[in-house]
Amino acid sequence: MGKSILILGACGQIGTELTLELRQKYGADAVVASDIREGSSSLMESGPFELLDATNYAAIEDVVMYYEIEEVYLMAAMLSATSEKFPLRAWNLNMNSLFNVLNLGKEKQIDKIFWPSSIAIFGPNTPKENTPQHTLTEPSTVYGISKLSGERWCEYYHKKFDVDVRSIRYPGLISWKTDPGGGTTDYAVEIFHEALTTGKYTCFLAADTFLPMMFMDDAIRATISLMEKESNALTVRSSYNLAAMSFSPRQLAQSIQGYLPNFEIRYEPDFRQQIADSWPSSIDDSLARSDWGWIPNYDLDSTTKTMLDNLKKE
Ligand code: AKB
Repeated sequence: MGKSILILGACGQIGTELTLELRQKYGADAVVASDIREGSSSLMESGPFELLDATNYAAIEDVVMYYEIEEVYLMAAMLSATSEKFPLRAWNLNMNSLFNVLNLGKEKQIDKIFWPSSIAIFGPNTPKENTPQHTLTEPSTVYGISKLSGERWCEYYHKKFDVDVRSIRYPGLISWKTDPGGGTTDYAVEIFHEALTTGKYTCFLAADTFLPMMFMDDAIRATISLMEKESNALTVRSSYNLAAMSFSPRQLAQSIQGYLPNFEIRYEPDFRQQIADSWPSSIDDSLARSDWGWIPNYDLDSTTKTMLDNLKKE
């Protein structure tokens, strides 16, 4: 029997594309998608699906045993903006789901785990430009605190119990197949939908707020190549810095205007501005490059073009 994979949170922004790509790569039946709700028809119709709450250990264990799961990708999480509104719910979801999979690893019920961290683990005292892998973190958001704690637990379970857990600190992710929900970088997806439907967008971040960003195809490729790398090549068991590009809302709007000259943008920063201001502007990902050969394919212009082309077709 080949590889058997379970995705928790498969219907979200990353989970959807990750599931589809893993099914392409390893075969539809090898990848069990799961979430607390059903997802897009392409996801639901392309392979097995289980309704599953990532905070319920016994339910996950049943699915792991039934399908003889070897690898788990835990993609269920509450993102930064929503987490500020529901701090305890965010902590419970983000931490309990992680403990569930780490403990399955500790009990040797699964061989390998992927867990997403974020640039949100950094805070206002972190060096903002070219933020190093190892540096002062001190996150000031609920989400960032949960992700940084999660990173410490991943490293602990790896060192103490030999759990093969791997992780990436994702930047803001831009995708057209599934929308993000509740993040601070979501503006960089909303803007494309509005540009094509109304020709206007009111941005909730200020014009010159620079944040690290990445096109989804790059993020999925990075995730799968990290998971395929031999274990002893990996020097980071907390979470790897990962980068592709860094831009501001003004630069993204200008890039869109290159294709849609009449597109208009206004700026009305809200509570998410403070979150964005506490995060890095750009990231140093040299360890991801040297340890597992990471190189991004998409820059701002190719991201804009691909987003507009695909959303137009939709
Ligand atoms: C968010 O904005 O909360 C996420 C992230 C950067 O982790 N996209």
